[in-house]
Amino acid sequence: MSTRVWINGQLFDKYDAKISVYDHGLLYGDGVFEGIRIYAGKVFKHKEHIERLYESAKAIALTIPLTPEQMTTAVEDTVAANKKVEGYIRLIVTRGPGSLGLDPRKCEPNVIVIVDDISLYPKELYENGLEIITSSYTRNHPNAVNPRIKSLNYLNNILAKIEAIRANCLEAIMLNHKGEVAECTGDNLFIVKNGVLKTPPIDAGILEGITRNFVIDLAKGDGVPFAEATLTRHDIYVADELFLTGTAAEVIAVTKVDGRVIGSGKQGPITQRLRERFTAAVRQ
Ligand code: PXG
Repeated sequence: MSTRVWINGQLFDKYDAKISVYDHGLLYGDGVFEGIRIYAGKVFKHKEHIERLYESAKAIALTIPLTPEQMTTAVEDTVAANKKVEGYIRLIVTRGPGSLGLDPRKCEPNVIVIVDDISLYPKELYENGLEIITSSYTRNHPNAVNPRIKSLNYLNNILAKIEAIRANCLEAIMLNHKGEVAECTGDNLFIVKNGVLKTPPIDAGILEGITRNFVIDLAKGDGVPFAEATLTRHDIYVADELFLTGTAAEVIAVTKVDGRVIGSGKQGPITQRLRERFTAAVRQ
């Protein structure tokens, strides 16, 4: 069975799932999205993703032509239509087709739900850890497109990703305008130092990752001391453990940054425990 894509209330075969070239999502990156996992037939953190989508839309003055309840149903229906038990949902709301100009007033939003598979990092990287770099691209200033908004404008992060790939790495740390650690191009970042788990606060200019929040809850439940803290590159280099969290990456250790070995050079014990907790919890 071929993949079915939901567009504005109708299901299409993926090859017939099309929108206008006048859509401001394409012309200007004007829109918002979510990336969501399906684990064991259940939409993971569905409510949280829907809430963040509506907050992103509100922040860019985009009115979604569905209630959150209708959107939730659209996602469930598309998952069912694709008979997906494990997979990935891409929820997109574009500003919609309009005239060739920035003015969004003539646009009618498009709502799209794609249910498909997600490509993971190779399995051995989950055992051995990733090597990453610090990008020369600064994460968006919060007074520009705020990183809290999951917008269709990912070019800044894509440039950092390209920089990482050129350096033979799969991810890059982005610093904020103050030179503090913000996050990676598609993941949040945590360190462990002297037994304390730390991650940058939201006002470092990051996306408030749903996986980030879940991992914080798991750590607290496990009695791991935790603090939101401003981190610099120095804190990264001298960390005992470093790992990333995200819908795509889940929880993955980082063992090298800018050529420096982090901690023991292997996935650390707290990372390993949180990863095990995470893997068990998402299927409950
Ligand atoms: N920061 C940024 C900039 C992101 O894009 C995260 C953090 C982690 O957030 P969540 O809520 O997922 O824990 C993201 C999420 C992809 C892909 O296709 C990227 C993300 C999520 C899903 C898929 O590369 N980024």
